[in-house]
Amino acid sequence: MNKMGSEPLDQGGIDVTFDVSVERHLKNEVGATQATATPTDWMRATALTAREGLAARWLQTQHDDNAVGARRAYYLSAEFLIGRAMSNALAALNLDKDFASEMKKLKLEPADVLETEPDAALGNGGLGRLAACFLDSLATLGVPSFGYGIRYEFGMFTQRIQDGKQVEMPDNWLANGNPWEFPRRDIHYIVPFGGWVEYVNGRPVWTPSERVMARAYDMVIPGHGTERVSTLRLWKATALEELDLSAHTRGDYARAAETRSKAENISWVLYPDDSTPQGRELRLRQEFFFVTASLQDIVARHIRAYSTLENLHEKAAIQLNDTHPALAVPELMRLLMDEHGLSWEDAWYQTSRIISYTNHTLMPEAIETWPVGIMQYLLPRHLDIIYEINRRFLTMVAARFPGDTALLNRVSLIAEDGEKRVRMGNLSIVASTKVNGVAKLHSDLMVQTIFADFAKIFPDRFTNVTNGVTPRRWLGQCNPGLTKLIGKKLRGQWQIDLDQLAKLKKYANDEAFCAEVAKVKLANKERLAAYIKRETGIVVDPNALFDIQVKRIHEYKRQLLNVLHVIQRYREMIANPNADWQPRVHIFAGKAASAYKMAKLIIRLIHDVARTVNNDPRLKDRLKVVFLPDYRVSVAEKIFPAADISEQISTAGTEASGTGNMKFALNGALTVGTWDGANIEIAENVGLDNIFVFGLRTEEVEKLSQEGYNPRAWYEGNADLKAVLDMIASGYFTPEEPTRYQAIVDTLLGRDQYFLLADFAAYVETHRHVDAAYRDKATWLTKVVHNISGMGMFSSDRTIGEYCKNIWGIKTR
Ligand code: 26V
Repeated sequence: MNKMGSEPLDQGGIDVTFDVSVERHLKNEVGATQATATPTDWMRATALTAREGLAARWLQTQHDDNAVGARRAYYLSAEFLIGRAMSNALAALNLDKDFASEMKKLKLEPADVLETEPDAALGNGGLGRLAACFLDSLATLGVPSFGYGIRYEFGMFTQRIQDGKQVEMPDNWLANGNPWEFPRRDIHYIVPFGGWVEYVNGRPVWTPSERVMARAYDMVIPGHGTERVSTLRLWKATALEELDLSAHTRGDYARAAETRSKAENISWVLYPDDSTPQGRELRLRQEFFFVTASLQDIVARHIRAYSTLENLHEKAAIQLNDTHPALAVPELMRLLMDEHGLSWEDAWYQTSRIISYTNHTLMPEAIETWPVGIMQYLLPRHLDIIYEINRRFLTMVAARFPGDTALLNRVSLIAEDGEKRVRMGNLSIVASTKVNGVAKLHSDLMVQTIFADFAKIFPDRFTNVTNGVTPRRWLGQCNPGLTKLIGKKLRGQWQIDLDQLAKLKKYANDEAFCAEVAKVKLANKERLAAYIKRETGIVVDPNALFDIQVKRIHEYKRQLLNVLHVIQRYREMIANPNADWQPRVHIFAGKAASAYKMAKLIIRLIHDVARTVNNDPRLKDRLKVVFLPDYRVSVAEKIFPAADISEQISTAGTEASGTGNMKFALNGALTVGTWDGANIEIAENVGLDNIFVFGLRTEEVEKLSQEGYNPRAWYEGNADLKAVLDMIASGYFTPEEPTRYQAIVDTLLGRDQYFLLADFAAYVETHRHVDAAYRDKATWLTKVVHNISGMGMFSSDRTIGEYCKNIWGIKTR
C-alpha cells in the first residue's frame, strides 16, 4: 500500500486521510466551504491533494535517478496533447476509491466533478497525443526521463459549429489556474535571438540583438503500478525583466508593455495546423525557444552531476518528435563548442550519439523547411553550423558516390531550387543515431521514398517503432465497464502487461462472457447517445450500429469517402424504404486547420447531409448522421468505448500509423480499414477474419497513378457513384445554395488526389458485409473479443520498451 492510499497522508507531520486533506484544501487554498463549494471547487481541492502525492514521488524519483547516475531519455516535442489529468492521477496514486467514497459522502456525481477540469490541449492531433501516451509509459516503465515542450497559454482552438460551419474560439485553458503545474522559479534560461556572428582569433562570437527568458513549469506524470514518475517540463517565455524598467521609469508604459508582450508572444499560442508548415517566423522562434531552454537544462543537470561534458552522450538520449525540435542539432553543437570549448569533432561525436529522430509523415509538404533568410536573421550562428555540417556531410557523400551531383543536390541540407531553404528532415537524419518511422509500412515507405537516398548512405540508421497507446487512459479510465470485465478473467496488473489480453481469446466463443461484453458496449453507447443529445440535440438509438470516424479533418484521411457511402446508403433506403435496413448512426468528429478550406467544406457537407438525412421521415430513424463538435481528448474518451465500427480509411500509403485505430479496437470496435499505417499490424494481430479490409493497396495506388488515373472514368463507370456525386452537385442537400459543394465535386472529378472514386465501390460493398455481420450477434461478439484480445502489442509500454532497447540504450525492468 503506498503512502497516498487509504492510509493517512503524511502532511508536514500531521496525519490526515484523503477526505480531511481535500476538505482542508477546499478551505485553505480554494476558499470555499462544504456548503458553498461548486463541483469546480471540489475538483481543485482534490487536485491539490493528489498534487502532494505527486510532489513526494517526484522528489524520490529524482533522488534515485541521480544516485545511480542513470542515462535519461529526453523527449523533445512541440506538442503534448494531455487532456485531463485528474482521473489518471487518482488511479496512479491509488486514490480512486477514496475519491469515489468522498463523492458519495458529499452526494456528488464523480463525473460532474471530473468534467469541470479543462483539457490540456497542447497539441494538434496524433503526434501530440502520442507524446502524452509516451509520458505515461515512460513513468510506468520507470524510465529516467523528461518530456520537454512549450507551456502554451492557449492550446488547440475550441471548435464551435455555427450553421454547419466550423468557427474557431481561443482555448483559454489556464483561465482558472492549473493545479497540476509546479512553477520552478529557480529554473530559467536566457534565449538569444538575432544579431551577428564575429570571428575573434578564429573563434565565433555570437552577439544576439534580442533575449527572452524561458521559465520552467513542471507537470508530474505518475506511473501506474509504481511510485516512479516522469517529468513534463514546459517552458514559458517572459521578458528578461518583467518590465523594461528604463522605459517604465521614463513613464513610457507602452514601450515597457511592448517589450513584455513581444517576449511572451513566443509561448502564447499553439500553431493550430497539423499538415502544412507555414514558415512563420514566430513558429521558428517557438522551436528554438524550447530547444535551447531544454538543452541548457540538460547540460546544466549533467554538469551538476559530473562536472564534465565528456560523458554527456552516455547519460543523455534525446528524441526529436518530428522535425519541430530539429534545431537541437546545431544548438547542441553550439553549446558544446562555443559555451563549453569542445572541438567540432568532439561536439559532433557527442551530438550524433545523443540525438535520434522520429518521422511522423510521408507527405513531402508536411516536412519542415525554413528559408535561409529567416534563419540568417534569427539564428545566424546556427546557420553557420548547419552550413558546416552540410559541407562535411556532402564531402563524405561525394567521396562515396563520386560524380553523382544529383544525389548531392537531393541530400543537401539546403534546398537551392528557388528560395534557399534549410531542410529540417535532412538535418535531423544526418545528426541522428537512429531514424524511425511509426508503423511497419510507414518505415518501409520512408526508406523507399522520401528518404531513399539517406537509406543508401546510412543503411543501418533506419528502423521502425510501431506506435502504441496507453491502456490506462484508453481502456482503464475511459471504459470502466470493460476493464472490470477483463479484470475478472485476467489476474494481476494486466494493464501494465497488456500482452495478457491474449488470454481472453479462449472466451471468444464463451456465450456468457460475450453477453457481458455486449452489455458493456450497450451501456457505453447509451452514455454516448446522451452526450450526442446534449451536444447536438440529435436523438440516436443505442441499439443501432455506431459507425465512427474521429480524427483531424484532412483530405487524405477521406472523411469524404465516408460521406459518399452515407449518401449511397440514403439513396438505397429511400428507393426501397420497406426493406429490412440495419439501423445505423454515422458519427464524425474532428477539427479542420483554420486555413484549410477544403477540410472546412467537408465539415459543412457533413452537416448538410446530416440535416437532410436526419429529417427524412421515410427513413424512420434507421439512419442518423452526427457531427460532434470540438473533438478533444475528453470527448474521445466517451467515443472510443461506444463504437461498433472504426473508420480507418486513408488512401493506402498516406497515414503514417494512426493511433485512434488502436483505441477503437482495444475497446472492441471492428475496423473498416485500408491496408495502411498500423491498420496492417492490427489486422495481423486480431486476425483477418475480424477486420474489414478494403480498397487499393499502396502498390496499386502507385500503379494507377503512373498509368494515369482518370477519376471521371470511374464516375462514368459506376452508376451509384455517379448518382451520389450528381446528387451533391445538384444541390440536393443545399437547395438554398445548390453550388455550395461545387469545389468538392470538381476536385473529385478533376484530380481526386486521394483516389476516393477508385475505392468507392469496394468501400460500399464492405459496408454491406458489415451489416450482415452485425446481424449475426454471436459471431460479431466473437470478432469483438478477438479484437480486444489481439491488441496487447499496441500498448505504448511495448513501444517505449523498443525505444529504450533499440534507440536509447536504456534498460527497463
Ligand atoms: C506539422 C505542423 C506544421 C506546422 C504547424 C504545426 C504542425 C504540427 C504537426 C505537423 C505534422 C503532423 C504529423 C503528424 O501528426 N503525424 C501523425 O503522427 C501520428 C503519431 O505518430 C500518426 O499516428 C499519424 O498517422 C500521423 O499522421
